[in-house]
Amino acid sequence: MAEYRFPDGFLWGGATAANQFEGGYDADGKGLSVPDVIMGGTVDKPRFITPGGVREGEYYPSHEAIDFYHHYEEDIDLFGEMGFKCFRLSTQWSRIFPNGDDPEPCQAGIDFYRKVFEACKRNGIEPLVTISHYEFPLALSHKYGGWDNPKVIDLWVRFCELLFTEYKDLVHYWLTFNEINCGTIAGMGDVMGLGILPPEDVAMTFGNCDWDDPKRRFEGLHNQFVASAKAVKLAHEINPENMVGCMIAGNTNYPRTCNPDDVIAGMEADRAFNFYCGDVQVRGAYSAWAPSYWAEQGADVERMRELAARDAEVLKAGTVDFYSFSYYQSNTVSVDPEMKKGGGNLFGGVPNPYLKASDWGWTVDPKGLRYYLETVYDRYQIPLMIVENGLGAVDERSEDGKFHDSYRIDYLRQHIREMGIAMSHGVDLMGYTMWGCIDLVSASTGEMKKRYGFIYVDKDNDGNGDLHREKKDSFDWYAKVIASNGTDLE
Ligand code: BGP
Repeated sequence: MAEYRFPDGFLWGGATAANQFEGGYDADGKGLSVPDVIMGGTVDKPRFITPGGVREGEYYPSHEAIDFYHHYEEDIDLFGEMGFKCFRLSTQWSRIFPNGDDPEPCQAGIDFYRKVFEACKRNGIEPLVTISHYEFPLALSHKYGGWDNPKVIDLWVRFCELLFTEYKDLVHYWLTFNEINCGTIAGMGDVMGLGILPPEDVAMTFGNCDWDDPKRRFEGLHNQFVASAKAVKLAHEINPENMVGCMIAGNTNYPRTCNPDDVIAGMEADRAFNFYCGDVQVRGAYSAWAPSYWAEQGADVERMRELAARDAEVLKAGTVDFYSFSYYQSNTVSVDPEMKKGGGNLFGGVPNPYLKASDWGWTVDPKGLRYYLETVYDRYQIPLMIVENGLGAVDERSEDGKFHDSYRIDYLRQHIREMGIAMSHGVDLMGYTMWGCIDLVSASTGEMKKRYGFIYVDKDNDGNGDLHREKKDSFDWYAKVIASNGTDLE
């Protein structure tokens, strides 16, 4: 292995999302957003949604979450103590435009994010802002349907313009849509990614579901590409120092065997999940294979061709400055129906006999991160940033009263080593923000029990707890990693 060192200015830090940690769901004029009507679940019980609105007597984890809304100073000071160079958080459209299309923005929402960014600056932390992280004003879904309605594009770009202008001196790193490629997946993708609401009382499945309409979903994704491209252009016009990235849910796909059919299935999984969105956002155009993918997915191919041609210039003019992604697991692909019976991980693949999975069934694969980094860098040749990576686990308090999360340290250490190897092979990596640097609500299950943080938050799945914060062992370990700029991982 070649020697590696992390470059000066490497953006070490942590990542969060508003609907999973902010709370204050109706504070100071904020409107409801789609995640505010999604209930909690567990690893075995899916989350349910009540699209008509909040139902009395039900528990919605986003409403209070970990109440960053009232704890932001304390939390950001703790990040500062760990030496964070960067903190990834997201803005809620419904905090600034409660209904998404209000004539005037909500001043309290603008002030809140200003105070948060100022607290970051006081701690020497660069904010990295995801403009939309699985969030969409509920009123807009009711009125317009979701991202499949092109009227949403300009409303969202107006929200972006406000952010770029208001926080011109405070924020220079932006991501347009979190895990935009999850919009290629029925169910969760419709709701969380695109604001398209299902019928009442539907479980939040990840994959096939009978109410999904792929025509709407692919058109919705196209509208997001257009909106993202317009936002990138605008961000550069408002402040040439702005750096805007795409954000892809990264997932390394391995063929289960060397059967050419498995290898081709692996290639197709990569295209569909990893490259479909990245190609448009980085290269500014759909890939040659996109029409065959649309046909296979049940999208309206002629309509998609028309849209791609109509918006070609906009997409070309708004390519991203860097490519960011989340990475938790790899996926193993097989065409053998017997293999498939063994059950897979989140992305529906088959078990990989060489790897273990987390308690939530996510295959742990540090080398898969190196594979992903090197593959994607070869393809796009622009700076990369890992904006989510981490281990969701049950943390138990030990007899000495502390949280000894050595399993989390091991997971992170192994992934950081692989980042180093990829960098020694020439990958230009800008930074690393560990997911859920402070315990927060899980997106897929709505639980608090699935903890990722360096910082423990006293709250359980049912909302009990006094919300106090405590350092876990990983807190001091990560502080040392940052202080040594990645050289001391022990
Ligand atoms: C990503 C999302 C995050 C986050 C993370 C972990 O897909 O961008 O919002 O939640 O996954 O997933 P979970 O919370 O389900 O463990």
